[in-house]
Amino acid sequence: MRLVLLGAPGGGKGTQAAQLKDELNVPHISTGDLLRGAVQAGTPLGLKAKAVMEAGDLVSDDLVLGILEDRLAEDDASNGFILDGFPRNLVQCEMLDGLLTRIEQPIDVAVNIVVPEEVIVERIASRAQQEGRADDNEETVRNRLKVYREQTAPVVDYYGERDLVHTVDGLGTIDEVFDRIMGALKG
Ligand code: B4P
Repeated sequence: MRLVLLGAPGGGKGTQAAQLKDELNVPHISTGDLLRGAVQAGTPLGLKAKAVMEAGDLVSDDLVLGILEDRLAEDDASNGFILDGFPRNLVQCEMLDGLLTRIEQPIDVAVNIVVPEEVIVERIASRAQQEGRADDNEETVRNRLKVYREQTAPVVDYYGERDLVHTVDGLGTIDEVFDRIMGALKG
């Protein structure tokens, strides 16, 4: 299965993908994780991405597409994948369509996890305490949510127009949300 997970930052995409990958037996490909890995390794891409991510802005489309293309070329992605954090704007939607058409792996389904902003701010504050991620401070979270509203929310309509989107309530326990997603995928 080729699945795109949509939803605001902190809405539970990464959390759900970690369980979905075992259930669906496909890799979880998070552009946020790939970028954080590049930052940590100090690669040229990581050096470019670091300040942008710390401000909560989007890294340039070409850079992100490049790391995604490399990741999708790995063997484990040949039978499907869960995309988390990509596409993040309409340009990335078009880029992804082009790439997936080229490698003959079109998206099967998109799941949009919906969580109110005040809950997101609480969740990210709690992750900040546990993990200390550089972009989890309150000011950056507000900007990430603004970027989401302005640039990423239209991605839901992009897949909606193709009739590929299931909308899932992201409130409740992690297992409850997981069960809702599996119910939507099976239904
Ligand atoms: P991401 O890594 O994608 O960060 P995120 O949107 O915050 O989602 P994440 O998956 O980490 O969190 P989750 O919702 O699971 O992006 C970081 C940055 O990278 C971006 O700001 C941007 O700069 C850059 N970037 C990434 N992709 C890009 C792209 N395509 N183009 C350009 N730039 C890009 O979880 C959040 C918290 O909620 C966790 O602590 C979790 O434990 C908790 N939680 C989850 N589900 C819960 C539940 N049901 N109940 C209670 N808590 C829950």
